[in-house]
Amino acid sequence: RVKQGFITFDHVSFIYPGTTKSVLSNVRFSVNPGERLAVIGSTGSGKTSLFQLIPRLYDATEGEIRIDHRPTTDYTLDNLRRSIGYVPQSPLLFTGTVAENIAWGKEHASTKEIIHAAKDAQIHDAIMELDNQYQTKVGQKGVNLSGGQKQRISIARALIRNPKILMLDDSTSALDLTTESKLLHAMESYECTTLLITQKISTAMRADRILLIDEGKVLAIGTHEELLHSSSLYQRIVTS
Ligand code: DUT
Ligand code: MG
Repeated sequence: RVKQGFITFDHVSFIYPGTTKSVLSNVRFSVNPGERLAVIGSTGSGKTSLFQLIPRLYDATEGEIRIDHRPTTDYTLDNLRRSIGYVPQSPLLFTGTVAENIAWGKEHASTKEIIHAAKDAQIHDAIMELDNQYQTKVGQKGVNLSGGQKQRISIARALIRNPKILMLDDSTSALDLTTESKLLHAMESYECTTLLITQKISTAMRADRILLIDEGKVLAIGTHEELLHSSSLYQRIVTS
């Protein structure tokens, strides 16, 4: 099958509704189908905002975002969001079982698919240690899970839908290096275009390319080697 998930940001600027500050300015870059792009930049630089524009949680103030050469505004919201697995920075679980939370958004998910996604998301073992395993109630009225466990349930929820585009907003920050490594390896079998925001250079280096943003502007995009040569800010981040 032809790989899908080509993403283009075409001169995108963004101001949150009701505010005046430009959060993203003239952002342009493309991500190839099946490519893994790491997004790095200091806190408040606009990484999450950039992510939110892709499934149209907000609309760009100026410019256009295209997926597979079609403006995102041409898709129905339902179709657009169905093709994107978005793991937010602070994922929410709803009141229900672990299994229901993983299957959310995918109709008729089988137990086998749920377990498969949980294993890939490196959360299966932790689920098996809960009192009622996959039937354990979570969310506001359920057991307390750690931030990292919620993130991984949210990753499983994204993976089970076999998305064209997978987006992880700092989703591996709570993981130890070995678990993170296993997760990134498992994700490779999904053949989706992957965008991952990360604070860790070691994680960013595992991507095909790195996008460096600063104060809402794209400072550089390229491989680790390319950025080392082209961006003084990147050099500073790497050596700090
Ligand atoms: N901002 C708003 N309204 C919002 C969210 C963010 O005005 O609802 C501002 C705060 C900041 C800028 O947008 O000045 C970019 O925020 P964003 O959350 O995109 O930054 P980040 O790069 O994701 O920061 P962090 O690494 O802390 O997650
Ligand atoms: Mg953020």
